[in-house]
Amino acid sequence: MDAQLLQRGFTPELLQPAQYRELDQNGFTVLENIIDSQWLTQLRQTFEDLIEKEGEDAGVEVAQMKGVRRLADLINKGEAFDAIYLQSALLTAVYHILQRPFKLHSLNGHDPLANEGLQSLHADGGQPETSKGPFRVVNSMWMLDDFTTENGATRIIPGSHRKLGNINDYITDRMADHPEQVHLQGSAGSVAVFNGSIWHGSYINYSGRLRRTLHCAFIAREFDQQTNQREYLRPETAERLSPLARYILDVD
Ligand SMILES: O=C(O)CCC(=O)C(=O)O
Repeated sequence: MDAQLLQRGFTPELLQPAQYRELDQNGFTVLENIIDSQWLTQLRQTFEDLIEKEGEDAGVEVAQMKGVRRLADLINKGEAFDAIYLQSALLTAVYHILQRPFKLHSLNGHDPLANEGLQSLHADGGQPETSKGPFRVVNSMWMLDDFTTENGATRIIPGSHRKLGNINDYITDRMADHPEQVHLQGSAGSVAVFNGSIWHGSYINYSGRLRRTLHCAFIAREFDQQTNQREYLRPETAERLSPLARYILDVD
């Protein structure tokens, strides 16, 4: 474990043995009951308030996508988000995958609208140098609504985080269904954690039911963040950060 994390008060929360196996072999696992009902209500409300307040600019700091309600730079957009990037089981899983010091990459929101949402299969952190790593990125999917095959639960290809080379060496049409794809399903309040080298993408929301999620991604400390927290950090956010939060955001 990263000594800095421990010095700043982090206590690891061990996962079940089967979850470590899933992370290693499949490249992902689902942590259940992470968000309690009060926090879930707060996160959903903040999500909706921001979408309304930001209008056409929502998501602009990172990426906007047609047919998807996107949000970005959530570190600076509400206290409800503060506990996300400090969640102990999540950070334990991140260290298990990266095996070295890491920091926040970005915290964004994503909600595909009816009959929209299909993304090409991609790997957030590219493919590793060897099938056992080192890996660069870990992402997590905070489910604010139930994730089902009908409302566009993320598709993911088990084991693809261990493939070498480029995804285009393996797949000619990355928008097409893949024979090995499965969906990251779970109840609202669950958090899916996945290796950033795994092939995945948002899927079509056939039912039109809400499928709001927060993507909380981490990156090995030697690389640049997707959202540079030193550049974006607002004074009112800085005021409430613990030493542990400052380290994970890399703003010291
Ligand atoms: O929300 C999802 O289903 C996945 C989104 C994703 O992979 C992305 O935006 O890069």
